[in-house]
Amino acid sequence: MLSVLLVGCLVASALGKPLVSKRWKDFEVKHAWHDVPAGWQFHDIAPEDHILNLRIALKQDRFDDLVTALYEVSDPAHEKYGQHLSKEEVEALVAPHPSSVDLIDAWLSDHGVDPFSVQRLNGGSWLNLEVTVGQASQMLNCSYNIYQHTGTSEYIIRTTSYSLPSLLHPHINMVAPTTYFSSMRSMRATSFVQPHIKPIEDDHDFAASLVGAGSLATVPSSCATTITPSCLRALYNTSTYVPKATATNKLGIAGYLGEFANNADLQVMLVLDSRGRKTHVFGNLQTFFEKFRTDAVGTTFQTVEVNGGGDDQSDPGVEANLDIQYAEGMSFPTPNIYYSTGGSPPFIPDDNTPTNTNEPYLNWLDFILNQTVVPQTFTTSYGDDEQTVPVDYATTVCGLFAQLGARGSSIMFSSGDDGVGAGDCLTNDGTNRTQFQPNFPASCPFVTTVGATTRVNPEVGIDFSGGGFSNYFGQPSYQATAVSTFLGRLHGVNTSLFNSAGRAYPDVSAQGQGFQVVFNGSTISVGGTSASSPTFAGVISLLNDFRISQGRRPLGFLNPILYTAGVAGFNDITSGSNPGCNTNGFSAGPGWDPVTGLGTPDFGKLQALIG
Ligand SMILES: *[C@@H]1O[C@H](CO)[C@@H](O)[C@H](O)[C@H]1NC(C)=O
Ligand SMILES: *[C@@H]1O[C@H](CO)[C@@H](O)[C@H](O)[C@H]1NC(C)=O
Ligand SMILES: *[C@@H]1O[C@H](CO)[C@@H](O)[C@H](O)[C@H]1NC(C)=O
Ligand SMILES: *[C@@H]1O[C@H](CO)[C@@H](O)[C@H](O)[C@H]1NC(C)=O
Ligand SMILES: *[C@@H]1O[C@H](CO)[C@@H](O)[C@H](O)[C@H]1NC(C)=O
Ligand SMILES: CC(=O)N[C@H]1CO[C@H](CO)[C@@H](O)[C@@H]1O
Repeated sequence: MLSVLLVGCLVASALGKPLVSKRWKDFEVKHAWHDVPAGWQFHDIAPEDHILNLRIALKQDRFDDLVTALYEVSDPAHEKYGQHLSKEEVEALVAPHPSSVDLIDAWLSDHGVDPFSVQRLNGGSWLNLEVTVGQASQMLNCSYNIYQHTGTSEYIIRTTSYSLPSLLHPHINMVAPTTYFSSMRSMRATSFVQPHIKPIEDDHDFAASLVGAGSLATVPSSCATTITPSCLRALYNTSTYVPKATATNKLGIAGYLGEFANNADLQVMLVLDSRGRKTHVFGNLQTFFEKFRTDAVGTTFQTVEVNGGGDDQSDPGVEANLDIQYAEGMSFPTPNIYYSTGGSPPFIPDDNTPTNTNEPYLNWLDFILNQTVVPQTFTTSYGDDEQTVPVDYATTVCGLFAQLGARGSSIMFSSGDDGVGAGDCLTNDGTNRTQFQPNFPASCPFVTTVGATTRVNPEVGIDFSGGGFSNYFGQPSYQATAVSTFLGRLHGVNTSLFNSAGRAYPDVSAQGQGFQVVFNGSTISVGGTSASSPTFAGVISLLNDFRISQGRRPLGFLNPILYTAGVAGFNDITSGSNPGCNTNGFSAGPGWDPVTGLGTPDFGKLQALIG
């Protein structure tokens, strides 16, 4: 293998190619970890000739204008409210400056990469190219190694730090894969099975009481322990609404099935249809409808495979079933699209196949931003501790959500299931301080983050509901008043443990415990903010349906309107707390709080206020 590389170098010099010029050797660190990220251990040095799919995110020349445009089209008081941007308009705003392109092409050429072989996406702001580990190490002055995850045993190729020539720092936002140690399987799904909550077989009597005008006055006490679509439709006041804009309105669910790869019961779980596609989730969905939403029996959803998503290594698992069953259960008959985002087959360290380019959000975002028409509503139930995501990576990905918002999509993320943080909450910057641990992408200011409640009459914040303040993103103005009122009430308790000037979340909440999910043919109880996000997204999808059916534009990026005109459309949740990091965490109270946000939705009221 090494000989191939040597021959390559000899050929290059024989052709008189200049050696890498001096200006590319003046390195400045772009991102570095203090230690190998927790959960990963060094396995071996990466083979020099291993092929990496390198992604380079270029500085977007007019990104500030994109953010301005996003806020204009999302602010109901602005004359441009609802005038969402087209794919071309967004791409024009995120395109790199021509001088950035020229400089980076020169750098690539000097490292033996033909600029014409580079794939350019997203208005030219993303470069995808194939290089060897040897080339990448020289370009980024770094050492790529193979690391193994201590829990899942999978391998990835990453580096603990990378640099760029000083000249390029103003022109490049991020390079991947470098220091983000994540993969489909290590990235956390925010759901868990709750075996102590006894599942129910069906709720047909209750469901029948929801039909017709006036419907249900009080939500039955059974909904305090077991949640079904009927509970949620009664609680959130959607049960009498009939969607009309089903020809255009769509609800998208971003899934990362690879997380569940290699389960022992793969053979049992996997049912392939005549075209060799998985129908496992589908089968469960029909059983779910028969038990809990009989009017939807026979409804299917579209599966879109992104980057080879639903490949044969995947087991859809509980998360996918929860997401699709409750997104459909709330939004029926709105068409749902399940994005099954895959990576490549498992990476085997001693086999030099070009694999393991697992960059799940990036793959999904590449794909979705390349569509001319995007769903009006999205829900995603995955996240990582913010401090484990390199700041350049998080900022770049958050900027991609801003693009999707400017296009007119409402984007929901679960807030995480660890309250203010799990375990001892030590920082990974070498100082080992205790700090609350925010979640990403929950902490991105351009998404709507959903926390969790439980019980009925009244609902209360649930102890695992992820909430807090970003250490990466500053406080957006849309939440300034709500958050300062909360901080005033806090009287400085433990403010040294979080960044009170950061983007605060969750924005909103919804039920998150005892969800009845059909998995592998039987009903089980599932909890987590993973349940809350599709539920809230279902309500938003109905609001988008209403707006579209009235000839108006969909809501798009929600937060500016939710924190203003929308406030009165929420059930304020005033009790409950989210302990963690050996503290009591935050407490819910009147108004916005970092346990339940603005509260849970009342569809009827929201329809009147912002519909
Ligand atoms: C983007 O969309 C175009 C047109 O549909 C397609 O030809 C191209 O392959 C897509 N690129 C990616 C990276 O998905
Ligand atoms: C921080 O914690 C790590 C891992 O537990 C340990 O190796 C390191 O020595 C600690 N550093 C300090 C400054 O206490
Ligand atoms: C799924 O069901 C089959 C048949 O009932 C059973 O053998 C298998 O253990 C189940 N798998 C899981 C993950 O519950
Ligand atoms: C504040 O933090 C300390 C630990 O640093 C903890 O013992 C205490 O309970 C916290 N207070 C509250 C109200 O959570
Ligand atoms: C539910 O929606 C209706 C309008 O559809 C509204 O009149 C009512 O106030 C809402 N809330 C409750 C709790 O009924
Ligand atoms: C990891 C790595 O390649 N480090 C190199 C970075 O650049 C300096 C100076 O050019 C070298 O001395 C290091 O070995």
